[in-house]
Amino acid sequence: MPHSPRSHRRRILHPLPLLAAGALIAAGAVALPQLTPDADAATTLRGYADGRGVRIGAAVGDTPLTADSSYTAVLDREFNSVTAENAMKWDALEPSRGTYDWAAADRLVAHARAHHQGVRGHTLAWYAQLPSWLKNGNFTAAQLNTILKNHINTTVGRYKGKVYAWDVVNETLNDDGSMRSSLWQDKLGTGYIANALKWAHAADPAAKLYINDYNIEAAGAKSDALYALAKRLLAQGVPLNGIGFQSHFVVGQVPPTMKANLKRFSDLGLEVSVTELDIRIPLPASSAELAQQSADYKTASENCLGVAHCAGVTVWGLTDKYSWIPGTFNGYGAALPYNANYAAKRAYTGLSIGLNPAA
Ligand code: 9MR
Repeated sequence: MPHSPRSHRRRILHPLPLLAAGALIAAGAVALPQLTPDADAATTLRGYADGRGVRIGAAVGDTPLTADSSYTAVLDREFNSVTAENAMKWDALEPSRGTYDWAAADRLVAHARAHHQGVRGHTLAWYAQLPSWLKNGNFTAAQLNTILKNHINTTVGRYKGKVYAWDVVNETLNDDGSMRSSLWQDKLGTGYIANALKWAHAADPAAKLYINDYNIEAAGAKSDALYALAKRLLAQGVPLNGIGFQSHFVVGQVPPTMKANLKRFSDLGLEVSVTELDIRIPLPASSAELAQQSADYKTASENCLGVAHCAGVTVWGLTDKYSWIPGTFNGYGAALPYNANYAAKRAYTGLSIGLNPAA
């Protein structure tokens, strides 16, 4: 994992080549140079996350990435991980069968490498954002199996060593815990999940492989079903490494059972990550709601970081200027840590304290 927070810290902080430094220390010759991060690093979200050895990520859209320098300034100062908001989805990557368009995904990966950020890959087997050739192709199960295998092999293979974790399977359950109808589930059955994970593992054995979903943060039918599925996959030796808890919350409604629920997955030996955190508010947001939102960001991030195998927290965007919320939840917005003018909201402070109680 070339861009883990720890190795990034070492690269910045230790001017001596690691081997040489190690040899000198072993010989008792010198102490390591003092840790001297640049002044800001300690008081940014990424500085706090680096200090804890975890990720603080943001979902990144291609438009702001390429056209908004205020956006990239915040992204690169505050975040040590990025997720492609849309650029690695099937409709973006393989718009016609066997023909790939890597442009936007490559841009994000290159940006991340240039700014010492890790990349979470999102997503391989999902019911949504499928190109029409795939959705309407009337493929047999055998054909679909090959199509999924090829897509995973090609995509994960291209970014081998550059993506530290993949949301291999996304949103595979209904709220009542039954398997959600999808192209994959309906034609291939639940076995597609194990296969997708195995193919992804073969393409990049070092990447952490996740099942990602929403409404699994609280204890309940959906998270119970996922827990049973995860346990079964692990018992079968399937390369499942983590569970992504999307965490699209409404202000004041971070589930009280969230931490205990994450812990039971962590206790299975799985990583847990908050992968798509946002906290929406009915507009216009009142001062009390913005204060509550700050408390919610703190609680949500603490709920993950308080669990043994928490790998980090990703926010689904960074500024209210670009967010999926107003377009999907009529009358709601203001869900992210920065306002539309890039001023840090109280939510930013809540998130900082969640990452570092001394912040
Ligand atoms: O934020 C994404 C938005 O721009 C897309 O239009 C939408 C299409 O389905 O997907 C959004 O991201 C989703 C993510 O990929 C999976 N979990 C839910 C996210 C919000 O809808």
